Amino acid sequence: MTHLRATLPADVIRARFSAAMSAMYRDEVPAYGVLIDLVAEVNAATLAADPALRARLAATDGLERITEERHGAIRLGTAAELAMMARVFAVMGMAPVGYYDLTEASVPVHATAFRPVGAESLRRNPFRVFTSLLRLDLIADAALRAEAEAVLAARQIFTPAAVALVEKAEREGGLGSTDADRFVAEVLETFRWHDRALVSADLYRRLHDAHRLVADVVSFRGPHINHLTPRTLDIDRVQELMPTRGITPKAVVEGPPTRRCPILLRQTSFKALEEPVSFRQGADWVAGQHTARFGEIEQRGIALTPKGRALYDQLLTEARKAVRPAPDGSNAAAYMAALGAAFAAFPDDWDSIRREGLGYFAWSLTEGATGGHGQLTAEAALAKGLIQPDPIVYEDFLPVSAAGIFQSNLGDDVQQEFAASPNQRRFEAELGRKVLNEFDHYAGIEAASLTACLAALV
Ligand code: OOG
Ligand code: NI
Repeated sequence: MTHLRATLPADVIRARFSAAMSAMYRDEVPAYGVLIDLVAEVNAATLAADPALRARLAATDGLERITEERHGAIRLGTAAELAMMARVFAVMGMAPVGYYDLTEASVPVHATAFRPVGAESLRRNPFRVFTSLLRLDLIADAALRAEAEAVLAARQIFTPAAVALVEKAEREGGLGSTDADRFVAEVLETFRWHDRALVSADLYRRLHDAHRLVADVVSFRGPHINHLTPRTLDIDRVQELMPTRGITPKAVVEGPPTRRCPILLRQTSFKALEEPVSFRQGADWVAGQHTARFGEIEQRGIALTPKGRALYDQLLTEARKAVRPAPDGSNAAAYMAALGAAFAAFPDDWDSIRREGLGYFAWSLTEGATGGHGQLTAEAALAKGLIQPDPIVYEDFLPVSAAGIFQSNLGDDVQQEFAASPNQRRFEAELGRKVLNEFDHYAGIEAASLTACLAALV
């Protein structure tokens, strides 16, 4: 069975894919290239100023890959597209984790994140894709809904070769190197930008009036990648420097404030660009504009337990009640101050975070710890200095808390309202499988690490 031996690890295919996507997006969106260069500079300066951080990251993360993309996002139109996309991502070792109901943020989609799941896979290449599915059922106008459905039903977002290679990978348990390169090239076509719309200017305007996101999903041949997001070691610094490079950041950094012990996820982005497109007009084309694509950066902290997450949500709501950040940035300083004040109530040392059950930790034996202690509890083993807890990094998303990312890239004018309607079961039916619950997943990592340590100490 030579083809089995020649099969490439899914992690390698994902790494090739994310590199190809990065090159394509820099080429398509030059401002994104400017952002990546800025992030690389700030990361280098941060490492130069902090030798301990540098040593730790060199040991765990690979310094040359610090600035690589951590995620991207696409928006799909139909259940069939979502189900096929899940099969494409599976070839790259990416599984659906988490359910996100964006209708809570007045955006008519629901979503999951396709990502690598094991620690080793994340370390080899962490790239993930936040994948939304349009909720056409939330369009009130039945005639418009039918028109949108017809446009979506007629498009084919995957190339025939991409579909054939997915089938081959499923049949043979993976792809060889040459097939993997073809697969990456073919799948990239799905994520490419198309400036010629599928629809007329009139239909585009009506879709856009229903919701900007509806126009973005329905009007084009494919689900163009709408942003990529590298990792920064100092998000506040990049936010501050963006204007000096001619890119306009959104008003404030989303998520928790700057802290000694980072929690969850902080993100900011530059505003989506107005790009020239053309609409169908009989056999001709007319010029128009569309706003969708942007660049984002992220900085990650510890994964929070449901209790920690509830506290986070409560404090964020408090801060936003005190000062609602204006899209033009005019009260950004006041908002950051309110955020800092609210989060004074969130413990900011690892020991308190752990003892109060707010975050997830992976346990390991301390140097020199061996067996012979009999059955110990975690607290006893910790008190004897035999085991140590390390924060588990949050690998998922906060798009509802960070609805600012969505909103600032839909335009800063009116918020278009939709009724909230959680629908995870329906999403999973459309996807063709269940999504992994992220809290269960982190709790599982914590429990397994503790069990292994305590067993080794007996
Ligand atoms: C996805 C937004 C979600 C994030 O970082 O929270 C996301 C979208 O705009 O389609 O990427
Ligand atoms: Ni994002």
